[in-house]
Amino acid sequence: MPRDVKNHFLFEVATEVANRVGGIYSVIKSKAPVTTKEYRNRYCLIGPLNRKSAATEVEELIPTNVHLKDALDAMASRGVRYLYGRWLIEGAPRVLLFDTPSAYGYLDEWKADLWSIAGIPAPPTDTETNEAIVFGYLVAWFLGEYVAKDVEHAVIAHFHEWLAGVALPLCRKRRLDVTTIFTTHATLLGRYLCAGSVDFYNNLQWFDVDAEAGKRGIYHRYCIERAAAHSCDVFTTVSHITAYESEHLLKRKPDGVLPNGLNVVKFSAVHEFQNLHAITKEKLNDFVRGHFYGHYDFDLDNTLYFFISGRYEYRNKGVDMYIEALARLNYRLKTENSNKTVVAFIIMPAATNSYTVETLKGQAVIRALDSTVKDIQQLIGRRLFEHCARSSEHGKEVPELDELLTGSDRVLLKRRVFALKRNSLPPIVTHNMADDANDPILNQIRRVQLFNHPSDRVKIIFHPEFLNSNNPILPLDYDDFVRGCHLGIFPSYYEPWGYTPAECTVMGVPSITTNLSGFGCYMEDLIENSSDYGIYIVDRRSKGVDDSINQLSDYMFDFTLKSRRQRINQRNRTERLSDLLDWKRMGLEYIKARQLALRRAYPDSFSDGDDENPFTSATAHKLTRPLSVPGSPLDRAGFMTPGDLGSLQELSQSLNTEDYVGFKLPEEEEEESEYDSYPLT
Ligand code: G6P
Ligand code: 1S3
Repeated sequence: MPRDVKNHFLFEVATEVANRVGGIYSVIKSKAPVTTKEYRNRYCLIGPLNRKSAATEVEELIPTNVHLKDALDAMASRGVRYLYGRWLIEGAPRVLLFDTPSAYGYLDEWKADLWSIAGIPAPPTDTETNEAIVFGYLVAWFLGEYVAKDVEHAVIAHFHEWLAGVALPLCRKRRLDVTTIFTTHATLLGRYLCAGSVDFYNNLQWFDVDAEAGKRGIYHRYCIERAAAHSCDVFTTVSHITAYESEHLLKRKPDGVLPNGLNVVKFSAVHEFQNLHAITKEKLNDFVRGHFYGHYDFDLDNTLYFFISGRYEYRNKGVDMYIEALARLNYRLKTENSNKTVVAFIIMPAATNSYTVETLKGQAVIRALDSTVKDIQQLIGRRLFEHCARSSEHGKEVPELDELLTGSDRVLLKRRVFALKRNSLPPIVTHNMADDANDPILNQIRRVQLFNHPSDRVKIIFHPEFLNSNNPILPLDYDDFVRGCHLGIFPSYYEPWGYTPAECTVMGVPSITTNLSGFGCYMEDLIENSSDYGIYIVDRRSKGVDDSINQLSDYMFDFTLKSRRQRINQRNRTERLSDLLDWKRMGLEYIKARQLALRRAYPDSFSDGDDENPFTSATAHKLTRPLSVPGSPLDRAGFMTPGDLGSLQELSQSLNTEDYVGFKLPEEEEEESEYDSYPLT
């Protein structure tokens, strides 16, 4: 009996299931509502058990699926522990979390097996790889048990990133009757190479990948990643630029691109998000008054808040370019006598030893002033009331202001104002850095001399810790902070997708990104005149570094010229783009990938007389409920997302590299090797 492909079961495997580490957590968590809507009880996420986060994120359940229960019972009888339950997020998907330490007794046996079946070495000292191996063997074991018990339904296993990828060569080697998808969210080598000073994109095709991995001590990890990419039925990445990188570094061209979406929650009235901007900006204003006490001589009504945020990857996330462009912006605003002030935040976690005294003092003295003014305001109000209520003498009904402000009020106010005097400049960094002298961000700020001098039109605040609402100096959750800002700036060099500018977009905050980020390329492909929509894209491919920095600083400067009304209009346009990033739309690419996986594994189930392509036909072999597809600013009939152009359209033949949008070679260069003239710097 052939397996039922229509009512197939989906397992999604990642190390960040109910365990926040980085971007993959955002992907699977935000995607859960659409996936559970589509699959209902035929969907389960699998990950390693992290007891601390599972305790708050997962509610334990007894499995009701009899095959799943039998499979787990079989494993439990051999000592494997697990937690099965409901992930307490929107969509409430089922999760199966393996307690990897319960299987460490098998580690040596499994390492030997991995070497003998796939030639993958595993040094004893790399605990992260040991963990990946134990987890991978547990997942393959489980899948083997499951498909032996459920012989009725087809099973898709979708794996994210190399850490979850060890099971893929095992599934292939053991000929398990599952069809597999592997999505890589970055490549190991790409990340390592870009973090050094390598001209990465111009040399992609020339790297001796084994040697480069060996030099960096990651050869065994690289082997796992490459084995995963080659053993899956369908290989995918999150963007076209990472597809190009994967083709060269992992030596397999991805079958398709699965861009990352967001779970977009819209307000019923558009003006609500604008109101939120004004409310949260006021909190930023409070913080700025405190931070710059004694030097607070600029007009907050003419102040713009810029920010960069994310993991502290100085070069990969483009912090180097951000600071240099701010220095140029500062010079330009000064020379053009601009009335605007830019406060530029850097929110990137680094090793610190608590807040500086100066930072805490700033907020304390400004709060003291605020509360004194409020007290005096109340007293003045009472005195005014009393005076007006009692006075009947003509011409004296309303008192003079001097009569209301007493001598003691004046003394108190003076004391508060004197407390605002300071001899030093407002600090750049809010925390005591563990290694202040060698911190790359601080060193560059020193180099370009952005020291928050009164004459500077660009002020810098480096907050080396992620934000939250319990923060003693800037009590805002990250989302609220973003809403209060005017412009997010993410000039990344290595960014397979880039959630930060996408998050800005759905909150209606304009952002600057680059054409080396997956998100930037995606938006560039989809929208004409993207800067009108508040999506500015710096060219880091065809321009030299200096020109790219000038372009970035020009974008910033032009933004400072906008009037308030223009900013409000632009925010409205930005927010309208959020549909483009909604999983309701992005999820369509995942559907295509799964259909392709089923077709590759069970071609006979699809040989029903026509050769209609399931990715372009709504009726052919409809395996899942269709999701609504909202319109886009650019009418591109027939193309839903760049994934359509990317490659998930065919079944058997491989596509050309030209299918990667934005990577077409100029015709006159035909003679040269395929990527010789790829114009990146
Ligand atoms: C929102 C509010 C307006 C406010 C504006 C400030 O649009 O609805 O009331 O004036 O934000 O915008 P700005 O770009 O100056 O922060
Ligand atoms: C990766 O996380 P990162 O910040 O190390 O995966 C993310 C999710 O796909 C992606 O947005 C990001 O660009 C990648 O780099």
